[in-house]
Amino acid sequence: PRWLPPPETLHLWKEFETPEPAEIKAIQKSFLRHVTKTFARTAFNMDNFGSYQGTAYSLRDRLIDKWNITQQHHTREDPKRVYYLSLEFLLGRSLDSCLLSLGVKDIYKKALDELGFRLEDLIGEEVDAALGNGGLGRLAACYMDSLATLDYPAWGYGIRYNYGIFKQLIVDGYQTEFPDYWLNFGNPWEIERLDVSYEVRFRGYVNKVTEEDGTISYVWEGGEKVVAVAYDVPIPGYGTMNTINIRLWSAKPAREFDFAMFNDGNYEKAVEEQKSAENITSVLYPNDNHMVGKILRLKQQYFFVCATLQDAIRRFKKTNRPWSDFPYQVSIQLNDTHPTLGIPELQRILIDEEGLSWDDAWDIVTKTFSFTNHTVLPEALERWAVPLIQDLLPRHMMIIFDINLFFLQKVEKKFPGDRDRLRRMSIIEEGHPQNVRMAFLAIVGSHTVNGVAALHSNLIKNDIFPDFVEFYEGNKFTNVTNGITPRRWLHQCNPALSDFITQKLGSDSWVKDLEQLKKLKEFADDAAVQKQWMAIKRQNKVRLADYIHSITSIQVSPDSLFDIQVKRIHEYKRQFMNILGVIHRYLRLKKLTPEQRAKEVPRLVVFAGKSAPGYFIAKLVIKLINSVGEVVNNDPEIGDILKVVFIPNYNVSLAEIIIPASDISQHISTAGTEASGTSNMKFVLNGGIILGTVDGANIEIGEEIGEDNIFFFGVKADEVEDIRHLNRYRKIEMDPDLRNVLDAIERGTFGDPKIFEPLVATLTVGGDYYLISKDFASYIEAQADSDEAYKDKVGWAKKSILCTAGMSKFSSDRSINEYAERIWKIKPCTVPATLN
Ligand code: BZD
Repeated sequence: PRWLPPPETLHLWKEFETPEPAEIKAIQKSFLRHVTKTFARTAFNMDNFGSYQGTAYSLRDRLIDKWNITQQHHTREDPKRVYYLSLEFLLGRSLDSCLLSLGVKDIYKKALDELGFRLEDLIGEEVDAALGNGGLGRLAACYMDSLATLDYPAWGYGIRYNYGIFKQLIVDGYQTEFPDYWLNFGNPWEIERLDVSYEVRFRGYVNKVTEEDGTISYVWEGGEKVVAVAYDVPIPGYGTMNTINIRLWSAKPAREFDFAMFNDGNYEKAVEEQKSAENITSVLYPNDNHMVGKILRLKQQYFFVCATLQDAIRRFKKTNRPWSDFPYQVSIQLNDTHPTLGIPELQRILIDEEGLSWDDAWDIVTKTFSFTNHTVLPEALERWAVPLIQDLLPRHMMIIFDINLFFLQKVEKKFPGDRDRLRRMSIIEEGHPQNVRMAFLAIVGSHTVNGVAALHSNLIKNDIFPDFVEFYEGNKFTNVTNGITPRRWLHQCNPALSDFITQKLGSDSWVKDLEQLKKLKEFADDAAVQKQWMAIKRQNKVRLADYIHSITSIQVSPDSLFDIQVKRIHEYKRQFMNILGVIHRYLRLKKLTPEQRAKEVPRLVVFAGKSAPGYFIAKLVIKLINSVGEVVNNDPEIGDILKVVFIPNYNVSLAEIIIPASDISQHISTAGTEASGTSNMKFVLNGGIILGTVDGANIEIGEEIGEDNIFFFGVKADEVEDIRHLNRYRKIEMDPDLRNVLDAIERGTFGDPKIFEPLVATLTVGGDYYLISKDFASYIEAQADSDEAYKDKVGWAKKSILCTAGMSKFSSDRSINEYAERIWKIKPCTVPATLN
C-alpha cells in the first residue's frame, strides 16, 4: 500500500518541492553546502573541478524540483505520452545548457564571481556525456531538448553505458583509441533509482500449454536473468517548467553472488555471473552506419527494450484503462531499427502474459510503434542471424516467424502467385543461416515509417522499400526533415552572435521561435550590421585558432578562410576527396611565383572526426590528412596561404567551438548517401556557408537560404546508379587533375607511399564506388568559386547573414511539432509553476 502523508505535514512538502528563488545568497548557500557537505571539501582544499561539482549539484536540486512537479502534473493529467527509444543519446555537456534553460546563467555567474570562481572555467571542467556515435545520437539529444521546451509529455529511453564513444588520440598521424570511462568522477546530471528496476530474461525455453478448453498458449521460462536499474537524466525545457526524463538502464546481476560457491573457494565463478550481467551495459558500440552482428549488441537491444516496455506498461496500468486504450495513451518511436525487438516483445507480453488474442494484440502493437530510418547504406541495415535470436530469445523468434507468416499471407492475398515478391518482402531472408531483416520487421510492426530529409524519404520509398510502399499503398511512409536545437547550436555555442541577433530583433524570442530569424534578412545589406557580423565571426575564429594552437601547437591565422569538415570519418562522406583537393591546391600553389601566391586567399582546412576502430580505409584517410598537414604546414613557401589541421577527439563540446568559427563547411557525401546530415544545419545557422553536394538536407537548406548562398557541386543522386554501373564494366575515367594528385602521393611527397596504396586503390581497382573521380573537377571548381566569393568581403557578409536568416525551418522544434501532430498524436501539457 502507498504511504500517504499526514495532512498537517503537507505544507512542509510543498515548501521543499517549490524551487528556491534564484537569488545570489541562496545560490551561494547551496553551492557551499554541496561543496562542504556533499563533497566534503573546504576553502583550503578547492579547485575548479570541485567548484564545478558544487555548481552542478546546486543546479541539480533545481532540476529535480522542476522534474518532480512535472511528473506529478503528468500523473494527474494523464496525457498521451511519447517514448523515444534510442540506443544513443549524445548529450555532451550539461552545465551551460542547464543554466540557460533555467534562466539563471547571469546570476550564477555573479554568485560564483563573488566567491572567486570564473563560470567559464567551471564549464570547461565537465566531461562530455558521449553515449552516441554521431548524427543519430545527437539528433536524439536535440529532440529531447525540443520535447521539453515545447511542453510535450515525453520520455527518452536508452542505455547507461559505462564507456561512451572512445577517446581519439593521434599518434604518429594514426588514430588510436582510449576508453572513455566518463563516470570516473561521478555524474551530477543523473539520479540513481535503485527502486526502479526490472528483470530481463535471456535464453531458456518455451513451454507449450494446452488449456482445458483446447486453447494453446506459450510460456517462456528458464534461462538467465539480469536486472535493469534506472538512472534518470532530467532534461529541462528552455524557459518553461516542463522537465522531462531520459531513463537510462544499467545492468546488474539478478542474484547477489553465490556465497556457497565463494565459500567453496570458487571465487572466480562466483563473480563471473555478476560480471557477465554488468557487461551488457558496459560499452557503446563505436560503429556508425555499419552493422556488426555481435551477440552482446543484440543483448543490449533486447535488454533496454524489455526494461522500457515494463516501465511504460507499469505506468499505463496505474490508470486502470483497458488494453485497447494503450495506443491512445502511449506512442513509441524507434530511433532506427536498434530498438525493433520492442515490437515482438510487446506482442509477447500481450498474448503470453496478458492473455489477449493474436489479432487484438497485433492491432495494439501496430497502432503504438513508429519507426525512423536513418540510412540507405546496405551495410548499415540490421540483419540478425535467426539461430542467434533463437538461442537468445526463443519466444521472440517464434513470434517473428508468426508475424512474417501472417504478413506474407496478406501479401499473397493482394498479389496472388507472385513468388518473387514474397521472397523480396519476407522478414526472414533465406540463406545459411537465415536472417531477420530488422527494417522489414520495423515497417510491418509500425503505423508510420519516416525518413529524415526529403530526398532520403524519397529514396526509401523508391529505392529501398518500394515493395512495402506498394503494399501499404503509400500510407505508411512519410518524411520528417531533421532539425537541431537553436538553444545549444546558436544561443549557447555562439553567445556573441546570439546577443547581436537579440539586439537587432529587439527580443530574444527567436530562441524558442526560430521563424523570427527571417527578420534578419532586412539587415543583409546594412553595412554596419555586416561589419559587426563579420567581427563576431572573427572573434570565433580567434577562439578556434587559440584552441588549435593549444592542442596541436600549429599557428593558424584568423584572417584566413576557415574551411571545415567535421564528422565521422567514412568513405561515403568523402573526407578523402577533401584531402585530395587540398593536395591539388598545394601543388598549384607550389607552381606560383611569390607575387602570385600573395594574391591567393589564405585558407585553413580543418578536419576532425573519429573512425570506427576496425575501419581500415577510414583510418588511412586520417593518416593521409596528418601526413599532408605535416608537409604543407612546414613548407616555408606556403606559410599562411594554406594550413591543414586535424583536431583530435571530435565531440559535442569541441563542435561548440568549431562550428561558430567556420567560413565554409564541407558536406560532400556522394549524392544519395547522406540521409540528412545535421551539422550542415549547425554551420549555416552560425553564418557559415556550405560547400556541398546535392544530398540530404543540403538540398532543403539550399531551398531555404537561396542557391546564391551555397556552393553546390557534383552529380545528382539519380545519376549515381548509372555511373557506378559504367565504373564496374569499363575502365574508370580518371580525372587528369586527380591523376596528378595521386602521382604526388605515389612519388612519396607525403611520406612512404606504400602506406597509402590500399586507400588509393579504392579509386582504381576498387571501382571508385563513391564517385570521387567523377566529382573531382566540379569539386575543385566549387572550391575556386568559394575563393573568389571570399575576396568580396561585402558579398560574403551578406551571404553569411542570409544563411542564418534562412534557417528557421531547421529548428528541431519544427521537427518535433511535426512528429507530435502527424505521427505521435500528442499534445503539449503545460506544467504550472507550482503545484497546488
Ligand atoms: O543519422 C545518421 C545519418 O548518417 C545522417 O545523415 C543523419 O543526419 C543522422 C540523423 O538522422 N546516422 C547515424 O548517425 N547512424 C549511426 O550513428 C549508427 C549507429 C549505430 C548503428 C548504425 C548507425
